[in-house]
Amino acid sequence: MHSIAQLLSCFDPVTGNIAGVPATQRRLEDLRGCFADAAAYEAALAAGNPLLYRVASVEPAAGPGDLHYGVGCLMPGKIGAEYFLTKGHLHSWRQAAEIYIGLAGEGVMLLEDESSGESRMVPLRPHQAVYVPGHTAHRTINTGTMPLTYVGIYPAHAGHDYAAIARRNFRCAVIEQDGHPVMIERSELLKTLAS
Ligand code: S6P
Ligand code: ZN
Repeated sequence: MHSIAQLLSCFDPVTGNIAGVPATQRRLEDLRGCFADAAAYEAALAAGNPLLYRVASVEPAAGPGDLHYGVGCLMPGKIGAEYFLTKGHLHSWRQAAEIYIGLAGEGVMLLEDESSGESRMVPLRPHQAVYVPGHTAHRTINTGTMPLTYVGIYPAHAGHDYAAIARRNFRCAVIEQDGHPVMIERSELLKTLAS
């Protein structure tokens, strides 16, 4: 039988910290190429190198039926008009789905079907669960003014494939327009920035 420490984790829904579990930290410098506005990115990097998010992951056994989960905490802010975001990834085992549950703050998930490129912006808030199907690139975006915390639960075999996103980024971006989050084609945003 598992020990109680293996069965139970205690997390803080506001900070996203899990007692006794180290968190991976991602700073602005780790997200080079993710934001459309390169000039705003370089200016923000020169002004500091803020922490964008932390993820504490509980990844015990890795058998075929096992589950892993992580608690993320994504800071509020923007680079140009684009809200702070996670790197985003596909699962290495493409069939692997995931469930996100909002804990605190206000954000969205950007979902992109790998084969069609079809994109959806789905709200991520406390008391809401977002189902991320397999074969779907997913990125978390903080559209609010306080840290966004959430739990993500995924098959132990899911794995992270960051390479595809690093090569081509997501097709769409989520920007603030008149005080609201709006999903637009990244190519359109780049045209606007160039004009
Ligand atoms: C893992 C799950 C999350 C993310 C976390 C950070 O499958 O989707 O725990 O790892 O939201 O995002 P990223 O894109 O940097 O891994
Ligand atoms: Zn995932």
